[in-house]
Amino acid sequence: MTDQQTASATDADARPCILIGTAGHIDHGKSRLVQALTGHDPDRLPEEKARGMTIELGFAHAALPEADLWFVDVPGHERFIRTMVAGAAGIDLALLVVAADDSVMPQTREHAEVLKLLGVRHCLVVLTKLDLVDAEWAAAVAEEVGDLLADLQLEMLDCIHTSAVTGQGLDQLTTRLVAAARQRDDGETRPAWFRLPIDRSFSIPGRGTVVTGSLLHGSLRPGDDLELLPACQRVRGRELQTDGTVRGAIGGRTRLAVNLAAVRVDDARRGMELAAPGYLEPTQCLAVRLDRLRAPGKRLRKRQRLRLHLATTEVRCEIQLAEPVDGDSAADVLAQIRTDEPVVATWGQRLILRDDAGTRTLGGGGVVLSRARPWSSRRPPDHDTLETLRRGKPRDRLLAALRLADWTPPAPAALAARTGCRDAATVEKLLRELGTSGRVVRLAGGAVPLARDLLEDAATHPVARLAAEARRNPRWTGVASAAWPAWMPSACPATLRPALAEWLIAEQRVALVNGYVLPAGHASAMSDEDQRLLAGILAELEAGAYTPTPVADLKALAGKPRPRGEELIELALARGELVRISDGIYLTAGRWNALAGIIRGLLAEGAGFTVSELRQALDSTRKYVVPLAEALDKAGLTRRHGDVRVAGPKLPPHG
Ligand SMILES: Nc1nc2c(ncn2[C@@H]2O[C@H](COP(=O)(O)OP(=O)(O)O)[C@@H](O)[C@H]2O)c(=O)[nH]1
Ligand SMILES: [Mg+2]
Repeated sequence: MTDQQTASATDADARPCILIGTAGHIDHGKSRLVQALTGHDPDRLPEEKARGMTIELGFAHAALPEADLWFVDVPGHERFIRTMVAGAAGIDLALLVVAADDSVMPQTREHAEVLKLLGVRHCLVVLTKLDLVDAEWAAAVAEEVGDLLADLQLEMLDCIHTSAVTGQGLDQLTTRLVAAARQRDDGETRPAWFRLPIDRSFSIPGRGTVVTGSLLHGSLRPGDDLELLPACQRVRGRELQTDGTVRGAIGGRTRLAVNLAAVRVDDARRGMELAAPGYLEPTQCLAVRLDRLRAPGKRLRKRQRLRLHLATTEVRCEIQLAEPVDGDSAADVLAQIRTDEPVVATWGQRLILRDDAGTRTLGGGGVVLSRARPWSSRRPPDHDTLETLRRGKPRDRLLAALRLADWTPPAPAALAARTGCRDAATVEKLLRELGTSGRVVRLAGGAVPLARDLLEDAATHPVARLAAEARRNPRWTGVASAAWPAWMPSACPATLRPALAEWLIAEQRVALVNGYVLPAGHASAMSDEDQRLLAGILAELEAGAYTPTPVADLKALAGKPRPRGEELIELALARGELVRISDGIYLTAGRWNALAGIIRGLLAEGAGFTVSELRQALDSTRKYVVPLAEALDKAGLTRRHGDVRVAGPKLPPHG
């Protein structure tokens, strides 16, 4: 790769293109077929040439007038199945190659099974070495292959008889591939963000690290910001190439090489991914739906150690089935996979499971939730929500993903990857719609979108507790609004509790009465008569200024039973309408609040003031002022210093 921007820097062009992967048993002629179709030998390692055997993934490109055919050639040897899986991840079309003189062999079967599990839709069967057998024999082999595919419920597009030696069938095959490239639907459903699972990396002296892979979706320009995963390292794609040609922009289905600025080759190996920043999140816990899983010859245990193949990566993992199964295999089951190392995965992404020793393919399925929380007996899987996430429409998937993310929903880009939405903008649009219909709530107008269901669930406990408290004590005035956030469930992050507390009031799930939170519809506990009585008490105390009438002597309470008066005073205290000075002596809140200004006035005249000076300022008597001064000390508005009072820590600095 060169540093300057050169030739043919065309935009991602609209030419039909397709990524084709080979599959099949060793020595059945896969590599030779790719060479015959493209003119390039996909076996490039000296060791491969010497042994005549594919070990690594091979790549070749045929730029035909009608279409670009990109080939990923995989090894057929059973020891290299992991390489085959890495190569097959992300192809559009599989060529199942079967030698006519050998017919269906173990890796023919295993590769076909892997393809099926990877969700490959079309399978084109290519019989090779037709020069070695007669037509009758070839027909019998074709039938065997047909049976295998029928067994696996894998659709056979066609079965083409070829020979790399005589050239038989090659034109027909090419025509068929061009047609497939033309028909390939780019799918409105395919995500729009850039994603490249790395299948090869190497370093070029003086130019740094180059990674290659099959572009899964999205497009890329030189200089774009990217993220290297699962490390989440920010990198920049310096130069792009397809098939040795420097390009100005790349999109569509293609093989791609990216020169990364300032990245060591060890930090960008096969199994890692290059993606638009923010979409992929490292995870070690996935919720998956397995098409099937088997344990040949054994009972299928609920928990077991396996190997997980995801795109180009392979990691050891523990799998846990949501429910125990009888027998040695399971079909269509929910499971959780905990990986030994971080991986990245997206909604719907296909996966393969092989045994711990890596010798047999045992099952596969699709990712439902890429960042799951570990299941436990206390928090079992949420089947319904996971099922909605798996099968719902984008809007419902988004809601389900939000619900499963609890109080920490990811940003729109990551939500797109978690739900299979096209991109962050699509998610934002859907979130706005869901906000309008009230199914998503942004607390306090904040940035965090939360599922209404989550808030409703969180509300259950505090609302019920409030109701119980009110039932127990009909005269209860409620929770002071300042204390209400502390009633929110501990699962709700502390930063969101005040907003949740407010939301419950705004949604009228609870009522706010005079600064106190009460159950919704819970009428103020006071009768009209009590309200009149209390108003009378307050008016009488207010009129008494700083020589308020002791409760026992209040005219408003004359002739009333004593407990009645005490209850009303308690209520007024709880509502903050009165402040207690000493037994039976109360100031109205207004008079109490005015004290700060009076104290500041006294302190402005001297370093401190005496009780006698306070008495004069308040036009009161010692009987009131001595306990009042103590109450001021206690409230922190003043501090006692011998015979004088100085400013206390709680005295507001000004008006
Ligand atoms: N006679 C004959 N030999 C073939 C044909 N295709 C491949 N071969 C040979 O079969 C052997 C294995 O081919 P190769 O492409 O390496 O198989 P792979 O392991 O599936 O990639 C090589 O010696 C090829 O030359 C064919 O159509 N006819
Ligand atoms: Mg080969």
